[in-house]
Amino acid sequence: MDVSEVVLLDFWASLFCMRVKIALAEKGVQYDCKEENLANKSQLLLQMNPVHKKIPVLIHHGKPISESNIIVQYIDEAWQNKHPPLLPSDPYLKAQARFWADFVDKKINDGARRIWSTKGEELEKAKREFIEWLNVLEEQLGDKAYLMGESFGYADIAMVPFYCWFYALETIGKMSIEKECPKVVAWMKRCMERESVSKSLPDPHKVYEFRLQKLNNKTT
Ligand code: GS8
Repeated sequence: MDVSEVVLLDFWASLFCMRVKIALAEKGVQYDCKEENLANKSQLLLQMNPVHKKIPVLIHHGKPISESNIIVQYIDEAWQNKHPPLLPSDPYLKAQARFWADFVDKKINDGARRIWSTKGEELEKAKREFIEWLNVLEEQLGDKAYLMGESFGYADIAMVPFYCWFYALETIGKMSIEKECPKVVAWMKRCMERESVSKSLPDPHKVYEFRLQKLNNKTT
């Protein structure tokens, strides 16, 4: 396959881009990765995602697809002959997998962002709520290996990029996620055993440095 058939407009620290990289790796799709400077977006990005002007964008045969979870669903369908399927085929289970990916976007993402954008009492509240939402995931996980059962898929892909943020969240929030939510951390580590995941996530220390820089820039 010609690599230029599939292009990813990327930013290394973006969780949303990591989802796309994991899905492409699961399907064994070769692609060309173009790193964006979000402070000075390329013409290509503005042209390919004129509505949100955000990464990730997957360009397949010149046609753009935006929004990470939508891109992952697209990858699953466009390369459906390549195993493994990322979404269950049963309509009910498929709806459940989408529900949990949406939950991650609404609750986990929001909770994590509040941890590094607040201070004092607000930060304490954000930490408590973040742990509560992770506990909800623990309940859903139960004794299963992955969120939807015994195979890795769409809902896990939505969540696992947050794992490389855990170190920054724990350091900035002065907390231990592993102590509060051991099952979530064991699940994240299980996902990390897959090459598709470990190769798509950056070093947590690098993510922490990046976060600190952003926080410092905000206050100066
Ligand atoms: C979010 C993408 C996003 O926020 C998705 O793909 O799932 N719901 C979308 N992208 C950010 C970088 S990651 O924090 C982005 O492109 N920001 C640029 C901007 O807001 O100008």
